[in-house]
Amino acid sequence: MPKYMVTSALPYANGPLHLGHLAGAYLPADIYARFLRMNQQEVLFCSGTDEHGVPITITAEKMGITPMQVVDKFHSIIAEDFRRFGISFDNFSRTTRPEHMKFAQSVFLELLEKGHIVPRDMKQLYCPDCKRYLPDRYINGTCPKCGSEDARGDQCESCGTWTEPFELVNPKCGICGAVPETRDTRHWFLLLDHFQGWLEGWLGEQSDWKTNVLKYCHSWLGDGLRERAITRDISWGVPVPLEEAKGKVLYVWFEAVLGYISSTKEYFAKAGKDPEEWKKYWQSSDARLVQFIGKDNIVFHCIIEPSLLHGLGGYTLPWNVPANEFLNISGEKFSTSKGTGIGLADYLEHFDPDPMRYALSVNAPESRDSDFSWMEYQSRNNELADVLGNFINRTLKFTSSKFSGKVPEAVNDTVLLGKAEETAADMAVLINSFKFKKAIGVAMELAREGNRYFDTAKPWKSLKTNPEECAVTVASCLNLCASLAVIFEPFIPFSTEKIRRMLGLDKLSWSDAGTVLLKPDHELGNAEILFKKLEDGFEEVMNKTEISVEEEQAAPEAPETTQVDFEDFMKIEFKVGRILTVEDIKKANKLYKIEVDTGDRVRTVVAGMKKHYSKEELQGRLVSVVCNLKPAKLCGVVSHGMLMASDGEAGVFLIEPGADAKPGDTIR
Ligand code: B3M
Ligand code: ZN
Repeated sequence: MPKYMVTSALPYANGPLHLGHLAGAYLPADIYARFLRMNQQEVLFCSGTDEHGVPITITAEKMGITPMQVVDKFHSIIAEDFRRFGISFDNFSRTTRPEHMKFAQSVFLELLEKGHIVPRDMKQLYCPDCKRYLPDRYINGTCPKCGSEDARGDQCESCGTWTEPFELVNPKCGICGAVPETRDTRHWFLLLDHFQGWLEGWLGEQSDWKTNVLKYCHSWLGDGLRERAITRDISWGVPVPLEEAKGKVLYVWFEAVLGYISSTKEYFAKAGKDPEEWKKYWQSSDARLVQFIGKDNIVFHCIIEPSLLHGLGGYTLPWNVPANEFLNISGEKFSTSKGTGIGLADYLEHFDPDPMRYALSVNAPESRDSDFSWMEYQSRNNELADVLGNFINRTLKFTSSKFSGKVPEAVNDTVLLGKAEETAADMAVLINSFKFKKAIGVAMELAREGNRYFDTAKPWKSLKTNPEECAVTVASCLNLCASLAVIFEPFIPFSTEKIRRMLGLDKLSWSDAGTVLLKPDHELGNAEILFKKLEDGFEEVMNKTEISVEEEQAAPEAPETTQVDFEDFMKIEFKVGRILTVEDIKKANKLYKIEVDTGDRVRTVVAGMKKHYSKEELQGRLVSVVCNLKPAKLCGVVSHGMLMASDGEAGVFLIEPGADAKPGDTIR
């Protein structure tokens, strides 16, 4: 039997994660791992936080704390969010663990010895103002491949290309914006060209991989692989284990991909098992390494990591890399720093994990980018309640009131249970080929079938006219409930645990679907609420916390007030406006939809003024407006600005320009 090593990309420990992360690499991996476990496969699911790299240093500098404090803080936050979302890692490690650092150093030395790594004297970009070398994210510029202005010194945010600082068009210091100068330095290079031929052959055999992944790899190979610097002139990272490389560290991606192996090693060490057992997964021909990532990480997992492992020799290579596309929100990339993200913790503050797990599975960005919206979430949540929740609920209620909470004596309907068995088999094929989105659709179809069955059989009638038939209906529906608890488990594990408790069942296996799990006289457990329906405007509770994600990112633990450059301050477009109309927003009890004339145009602004001003009081008033805030959707209305107001013990008061000011006047 093969052993499955399931991994999820190691998230950077430099900020809380959002729904985009969850949908990309963590939820699908968890669904897959849970499914394998239910099939009695030997599976290990490992990940951890990526705690080195320039993003972490930058965050530390912004927050005024050490990089170690940054990663300590965010490792715990991220691990806790995953736990609460039910991401069932067997181990969630950290790349700052000394064991990982030592392992990465040993890999570097081995590849050096084998001639796959060589030193080169080279030029490096250096910022004369900041007095530091500018690797990776310390440098911004235009992408040489796609032309996006969002490229960094190591990767283009837009097209995912691995860039070198020198290749960027118009490079600028990422900290101060100065034009960098070049300096001589020495770095160690991974000779990727050594692996070109081998990779072409190996990737050529992976015809069952997702087409988006293969396309990406072939375009890389088509461009020809070149040697890449894998050391950096910075202080935060795994030190290069050579006397002559003092002060240099390994490039974060070189060591991060090795983090999967060190996480596995940590698992065995912690579990008190034979520490050499990690080899059963990582140095074995019957191990299947399945790596879940977002599309921006494809090159590192399909080109770099296999090259390192092949260069070392004897290591398990990826069996599949089912990379996902991105989950967007209102057509834009999720980004907590830009305030367009929905943080995992913020979501969990108000809602249960399962409805989101379900919504993200149905709407998974498997083959193209998908878009998250609260409206879609609401309809998925309500679908859970109306279809699955309703079937379980009506079946159990009926059993409890008419059969005193016990399974009636009857022969089960084999047609109905046959459908459950078929559904489980169809889903297995889909899940085994990483089509989770289709699989969950098939599962919900079976729950719909349950409701149809109940409606057609009308047990409330047959109870009087044909009690034997009624018993068959109830027993069959109860066993269908049990089957649903099986097939939904990888997707919504908290809810299926409740269903099992209500049915009085223990852990179930995939092969239990379609079988008679509940025998006559079996006593059911107590009823529990499975899903709550959501009314329109429910997402209003999130508005407050969306801001808190921003605050968490921007200024956590910084005791003094942040200082803003005059230049930055001048970027804000403050104008005098006059309120034209004020309307209520359906289901929003704090917000008004306000039309404001700001000279150049009439803009719609959503403002939390309902508790402080009546509509009449606002109508015609002069107000101070921030005009160039990024548009944001609040309770279904897109807001194009913000009204300035003071907020204190005495209340909230709009900041009013002098009576002679005109709409469109600038405020400074
Ligand atoms: N930390 C990048 C990311 O979060 C990176 C993944 C590492 S996987 C070895 O996109
Ligand atoms: Zn600089």
